[in-house]
Amino acid sequence: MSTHDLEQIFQERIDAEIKIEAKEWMPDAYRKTLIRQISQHAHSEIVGMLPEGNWITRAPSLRRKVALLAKVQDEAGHGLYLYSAAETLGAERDDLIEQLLTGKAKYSSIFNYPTVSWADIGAIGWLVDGAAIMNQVMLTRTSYGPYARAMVRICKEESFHQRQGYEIMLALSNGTEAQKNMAQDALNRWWWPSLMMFGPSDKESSHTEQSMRWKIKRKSNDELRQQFINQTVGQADFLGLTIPDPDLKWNEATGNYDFGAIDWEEFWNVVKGNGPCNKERIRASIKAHEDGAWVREAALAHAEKRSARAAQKTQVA
Ligand code: BYC
Repeated sequence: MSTHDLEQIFQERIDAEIKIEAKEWMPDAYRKTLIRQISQHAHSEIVGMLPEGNWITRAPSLRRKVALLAKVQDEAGHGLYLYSAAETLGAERDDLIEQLLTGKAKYSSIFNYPTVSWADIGAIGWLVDGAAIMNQVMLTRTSYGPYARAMVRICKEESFHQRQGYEIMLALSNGTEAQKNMAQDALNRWWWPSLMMFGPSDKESSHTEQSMRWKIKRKSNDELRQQFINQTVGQADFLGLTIPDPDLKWNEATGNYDFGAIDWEEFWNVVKGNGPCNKERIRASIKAHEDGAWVREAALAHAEKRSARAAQKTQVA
């Protein structure tokens, strides 16, 4: 069969909502797009542990500490499912990690901002996990089977993360004047970077059109961003906090909130490695990788011992 015929059958299966599985034929560009997106997603989960991990030792109560610890551990788990999903496409985990540590790989822009107060932990859960869920619910229906299945559990866990963040914001907003100010300050700093998480506008997005044809993405960056804003405005009202956008206004005709201009220069600057914490995040990731070398060595030694014993048993039998 010619490549053209194979591509046609492939697209027909996508159009018929049949999931593509690891060992099936797929166009090279589909495989590459998935490895790119899934590995960037995995790196985001792993680097995403850093800004929140920063507050584990300073959580204001045992209950808050337990919830934050569980959340950060969940993010590690998400990273591992996603690296495994990328491996089903032929990527090597060691290569992916090397790309992250050498600064070649992208990860979400949002994790290059600092967490300066406890309210930032609330804002991250509410806004960052809220935006992540908006994006990832559509990915439970993505066309590549292993990625779609990994997303189901990830979304359930992200939903708990969003609630724990919103609950922190609720407690602070109903607290003292200083606590309310802290919550407002966190919203002021995280609002715009959260909107940037959805990626460049549809006009500027290089991959959206093809990814939607392949049903890797089911909604565009702008659609998801709008959906997120529409959902979050009411939540901010309930907290008694003000979204830092003077142009935010309900539009009766479109049934959406209109919003102000996003600073795309800031976004691209962060993506290129020049955000407030890019260098710090890479440094911390390298240190964590180096500190974990003994665990990898021990695991490998154990695996080698097991396979040697299994080989010995087969010989005896
Ligand atoms: N940051 O054509 P586009 C989480 C890049 S949540 C950095 O629209 P695509 C978590 C993009 O990679 C966060 N780079 O691309 C939550 C591309 O560059 P390359 C992670 C970005 O892929 C809480 C270029 O810009 N979520 O993990 O069609 C706690 C053009 O963009 C960003 C996911 O990764 C950005 N924000 O759409 C802990 C979800 N946006 O590759 C953890 C899965 C765009 O050509 N990913 N770029 O060099 C996706 O859904 C899509 O990849 C995106 C971008 C919507 C993010």
